[in-house]
Amino acid sequence: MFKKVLIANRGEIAVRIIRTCKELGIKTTVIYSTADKNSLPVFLADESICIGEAKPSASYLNIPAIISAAEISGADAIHPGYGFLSENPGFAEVCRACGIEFIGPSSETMVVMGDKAQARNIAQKAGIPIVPGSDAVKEPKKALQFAKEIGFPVLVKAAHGGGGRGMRVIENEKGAEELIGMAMAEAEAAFGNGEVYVEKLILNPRHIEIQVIADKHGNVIVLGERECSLQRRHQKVLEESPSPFVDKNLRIKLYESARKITSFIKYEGAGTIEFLVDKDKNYYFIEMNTRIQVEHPVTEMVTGKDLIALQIKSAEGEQINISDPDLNGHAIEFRINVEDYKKNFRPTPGKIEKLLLPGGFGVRVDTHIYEGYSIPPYYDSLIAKLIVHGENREKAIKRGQRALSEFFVEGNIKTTIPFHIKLTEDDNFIKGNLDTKVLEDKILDRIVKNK
Ligand code: MV4
Repeated sequence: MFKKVLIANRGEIAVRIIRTCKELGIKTTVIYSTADKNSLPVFLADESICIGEAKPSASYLNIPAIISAAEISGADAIHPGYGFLSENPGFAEVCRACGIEFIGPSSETMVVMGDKAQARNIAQKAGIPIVPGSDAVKEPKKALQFAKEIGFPVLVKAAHGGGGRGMRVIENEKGAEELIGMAMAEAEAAFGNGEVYVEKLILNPRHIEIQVIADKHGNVIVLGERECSLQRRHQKVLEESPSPFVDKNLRIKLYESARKITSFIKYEGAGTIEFLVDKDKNYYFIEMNTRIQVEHPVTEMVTGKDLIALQIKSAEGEQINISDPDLNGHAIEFRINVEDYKKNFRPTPGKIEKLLLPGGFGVRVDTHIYEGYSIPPYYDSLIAKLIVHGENREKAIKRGQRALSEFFVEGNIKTTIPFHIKLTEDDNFIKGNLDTKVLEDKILDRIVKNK
């Protein structure tokens, strides 16, 4: 059993982790930057240690400072949350070398899954479907050769990218080599590695991901899917579970594939296997995320399982011998950002002058904001996650509308709450037409331009 956990993160996820630790009787230490001195995690944790200046490289990415804080506090384990160091194999390795349990998979697993081309190979070896495509390549000429073999249109993806950043559609052979060269230069600049791989472009796919948790004894539990197709510039806007598009038959296949790859790599901890699903319900592995994700609460709402508690149990080396939970009802998460959706979703950090949070039956708010809190400009713009649960999708949407209507945030800031209200009234959304193109092409345009 852990006695003390250090939380190497900030914001709502730091609050989320502190809450579960308290319920488990585990003491918490949170690290923070000078910009987060007055933050809710600092207030709620048993101990807090300021480790550096506001910029992430000086604080939330500062490995020596974080390890020193863990040593000083006597923490048994570090929870990295999401983002920051959560998928950094070097950090997991340093934790291990210092005798501190990293709450997540091994650094070796993170290395493999951090290389998206290698992950495709592993998936194929595990016997699960992948998008027709290539290995990682270093020369544009080689990538073009693969593209011709696969057949246009193709998508060039950064091997060390992920989450869709640094992708480029190549429609045909004309000018392809130059375009691929540009994609490689962008990948080099963004991820410090210019390797790319080529995939057949799947038209209007859905992004459906499977949540798993594995212990150190080979038990793998599958906790349903999340529908994450509504994205804007590769940022998820809202997520749901179950997916309105996944039927019994597809769910069985997705579960089986997720279990196969998780077992194959002897994964430990919470993980997410991302799939693309086309209109004919063919599905393809694209990536595995080796962290807890922003959208994990929708899974918690339909399974009744505390994923942070399961992560801790796994890291402690306990057996997780439960069967796959049934999915009960329907959950939707609305990401509330401080952004002006009418001005191209420009971030609007500032002070929260007045705040009224929604509540009541089937409503959950994961947030770190409070009245009088100033949102620092140095980090992401997520200020709250509104998660609603209902007996079915229709009732969950109605509950979402009710909860959004009583969510008031005032100050010299704008939030995406009005955007979400309009989204829940959109015909495409209500019908569950959630393929990739829908948000960017149809819904966004109508909401932003008020058409
Ligand atoms: C794709 C794709 C089409 N074909 N791969 C990858 C990461 C994910 N966040 C988006 N990714 C995509 N990969 C192939 N071979 C289209 C997307 C994609 C997408 C997929 C589902 C739902 C929304 C999307 C938004 C942009 C891109």
